[in-house]
Amino acid sequence: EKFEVKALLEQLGINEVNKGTWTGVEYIDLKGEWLVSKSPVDGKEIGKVQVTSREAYELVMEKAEKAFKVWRKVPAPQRGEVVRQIGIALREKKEALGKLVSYEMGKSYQEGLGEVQEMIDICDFAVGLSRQLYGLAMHSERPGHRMYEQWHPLGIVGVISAFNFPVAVWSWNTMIAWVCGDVCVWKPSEKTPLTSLACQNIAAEVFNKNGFSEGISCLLIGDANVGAFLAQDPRVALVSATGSTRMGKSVGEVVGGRLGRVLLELGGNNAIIITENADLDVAIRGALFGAVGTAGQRCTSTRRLIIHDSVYEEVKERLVSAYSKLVIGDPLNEKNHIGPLIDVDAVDNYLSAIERVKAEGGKELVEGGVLNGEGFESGCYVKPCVFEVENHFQVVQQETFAPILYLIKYNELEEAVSCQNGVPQGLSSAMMTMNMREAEYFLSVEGSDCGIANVNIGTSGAEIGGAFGGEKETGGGRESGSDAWKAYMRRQTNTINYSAELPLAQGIKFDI
Ligand code: UN1
Repeated sequence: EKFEVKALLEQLGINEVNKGTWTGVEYIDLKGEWLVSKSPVDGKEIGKVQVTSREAYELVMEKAEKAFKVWRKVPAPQRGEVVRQIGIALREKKEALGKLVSYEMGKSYQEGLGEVQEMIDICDFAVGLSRQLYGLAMHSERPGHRMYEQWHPLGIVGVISAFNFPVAVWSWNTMIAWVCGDVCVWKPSEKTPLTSLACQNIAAEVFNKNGFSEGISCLLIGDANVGAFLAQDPRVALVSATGSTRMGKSVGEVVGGRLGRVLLELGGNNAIIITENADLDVAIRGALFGAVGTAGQRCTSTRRLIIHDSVYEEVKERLVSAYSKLVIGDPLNEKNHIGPLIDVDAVDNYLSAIERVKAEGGKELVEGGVLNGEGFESGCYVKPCVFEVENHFQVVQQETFAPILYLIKYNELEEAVSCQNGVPQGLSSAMMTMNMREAEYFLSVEGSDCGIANVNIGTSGAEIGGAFGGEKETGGGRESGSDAWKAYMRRQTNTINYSAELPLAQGIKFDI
């Protein structure tokens, strides 16, 4: 059937011309510039959204502050009930939202659906969590005393998200923050404003239906200037930001300057070590999806393969042959494996990285390049490519958000691990091996220095149940599952004296 953009937008409650500043189901109607959303799939304009002005931002913050005073008092399991309903609404809109993600961002429809599934999963997780925001009870050293800790909501949480996961990353933050009793103000990527409007509609409608005021789910539209409103604002207790290391350093500095809290989810430079004991069928499949899935635009994308000398030639041949079977084209057509990059700037970065690999002495194994002609009119479709390199090349040390894969040879296991760790970033990592000693070494304190370390799986595609994030220039934040919720709450330690005495801690005597 033919893909109808207008009907799709309608299903998600969006128009071709949209207000950009929302406090829930209501918008702030002030003048602002316009942001145009263009699809990398066909280069066509999808719609326009108004940019949030400083004045509009102030009005949003007033509502958010007011809403927090109410929302924080709603019992956590009741907050979970609202999130449960958002999960149901997302299930109903899964196909439509997945399609818009695919069309506005350029990832395959399958991956668009997968992204919405991550949102549904995190809703379920958050609902369970809403009855498990546990603190500990301690034994006091003093007689007649009781000690315990409790977790209170933080306040206003600012969420800055990237184009590559335009909807899932918002949900990792907001669903958890909402059950924790926070209110959220979201600044999505200026490259994917329409998917954010769709999410805003879905969540706001549920809050509204449940009788909650405006201000719990807010949306701002704009670029880094609008993100800076959140970073600078002492009313924003936590800024959770996903994107480039450059963006993260600037947000981290500004928020740190006012001693606010940050949760940073920045670049990766993820490697798979393929040992002599790897199951090569699994290794090739894992490496391939890791490197070319989402056109190499995941922070968890596989950028480097560190391959044992003894299997190097075989891996190389099988990889080159697998690359030759990749089909590039319209991501909404399920026959295609790879869609476009997000925009022509991304294509420029890809081309300049290829130039730099060559200049530094990299050997081209699978040729890159931009596709043109029928179906590629947007100018955003590029060929996934493979180079033989050395880890110290400057370009290899950086994250290029494109399908460029680097192959590196090793002999000793220690050498492979130090190569894998030998980059400024520390997000995801993997080892392909059937050997228990190798695998355990890789996962040990001497092994991977990343926030994510997998065995016999690629570097991307983490499940929501784990804490997601990484070390070093990746920023140190953890989102999503496990106890990542603690970042969205403040811990209070309480000591209660139920005796008629007043013994001091540490046995200190103070008598009069
Ligand atoms: C990102 O690229 O910012 O682990 C997030 C993965 C996805 C999330 C990636 N679940 O690849």
